[in-house]
Amino acid sequence: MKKKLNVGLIGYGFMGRTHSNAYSQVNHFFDVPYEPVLQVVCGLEENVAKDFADQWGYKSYTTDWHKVIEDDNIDQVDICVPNNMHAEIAIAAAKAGKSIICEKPLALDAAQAETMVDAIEKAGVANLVSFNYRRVPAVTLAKMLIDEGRLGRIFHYRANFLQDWTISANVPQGGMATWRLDVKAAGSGVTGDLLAHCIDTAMWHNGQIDSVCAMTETFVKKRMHVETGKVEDVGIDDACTFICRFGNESLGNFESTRYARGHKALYTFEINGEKASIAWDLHDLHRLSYFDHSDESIVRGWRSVHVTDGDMPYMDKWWVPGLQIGYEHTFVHQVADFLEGLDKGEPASPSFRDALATQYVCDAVLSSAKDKEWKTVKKA
Ligand code: SOE
Repeated sequence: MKKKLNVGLIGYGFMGRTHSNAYSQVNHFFDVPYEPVLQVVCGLEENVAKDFADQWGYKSYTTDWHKVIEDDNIDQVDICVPNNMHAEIAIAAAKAGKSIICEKPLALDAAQAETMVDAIEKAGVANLVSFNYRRVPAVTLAKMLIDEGRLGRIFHYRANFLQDWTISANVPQGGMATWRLDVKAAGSGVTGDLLAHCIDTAMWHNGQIDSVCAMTETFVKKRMHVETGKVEDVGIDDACTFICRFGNESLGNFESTRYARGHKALYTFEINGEKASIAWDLHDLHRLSYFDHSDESIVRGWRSVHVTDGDMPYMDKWWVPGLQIGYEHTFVHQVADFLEGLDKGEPASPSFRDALATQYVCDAVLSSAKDKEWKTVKKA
């Protein structure tokens, strides 16, 4: 008999759907010790919350997140609301003893993230931040190859996250669909929204980032605000590029923008080591490119590894070799690992503290761009 884990989801947008799907799917594919029960969904608009509850099988709905926290029947709180609401909800949930999964980035800035880590660690509740790309099988395989020492000493880590959806000055800021463009709701632009993914994966693969030198730009300086109806200044970074030094003395090179016409969600990374290199591309997420210098020279070249075999991360849980999986599966893997960790008392990562480390890098990047100088990154 599996133990029941009663889930309260706060936020019914894009991420609310990915997390709900993960809770619904996990027991079909993974032999985890818990069965998540979709108890309540919370969102601002009652009719949307009701429809969401009907569609995803939540037993009830509410428009007041406090009710989710106060409900003794709820074991786990899942936070999928805009970034400016993460802290208040997470701290209240921790005080109420709930386990927590929170969407990325953890907070508006590092100061706020510190208060969250403090509350979570004091309460001793299980916690995880949803940097889902770690759990693309090919990205997890890259981590395994690095940890096995196959790349040898690492010299370079470069990553990009490119989109093009905010080029038009007619795209507004604020509100349900475009809160990511409102600095009050998002905290920052591409740095917190997109580069945070790249930074999380990079530090997981390659260790601590010690110092950064960045530049940012806001190409469209004023946008209509959905809530006020007025044209207001834009406070987010539309594009951000930074170079950095890792603790292992390798060099990093990161770029993110929402102004790369033709790219919808092009997250790529390449890692160059003494013995081998690895490259990955979200648009072809089930493949890992691998170059091994020890191959015989006449057949040496970049291999395109189709990450679908049963001995590759997570893949024995899905179909048969050769049949690939996609984006939504990363959230299923995340919930599976979280539930395993909950049972064993060995928390899955990235924890709130790991996400604080990412937040420190984001803060250093933004402050470097503002002051036009190198910044040292605080350690979590
Ligand atoms: C923004 O467009 C966004 O949805 C991010 O918020 C997600 O974290 C990223 O995975 C895809 O792009």
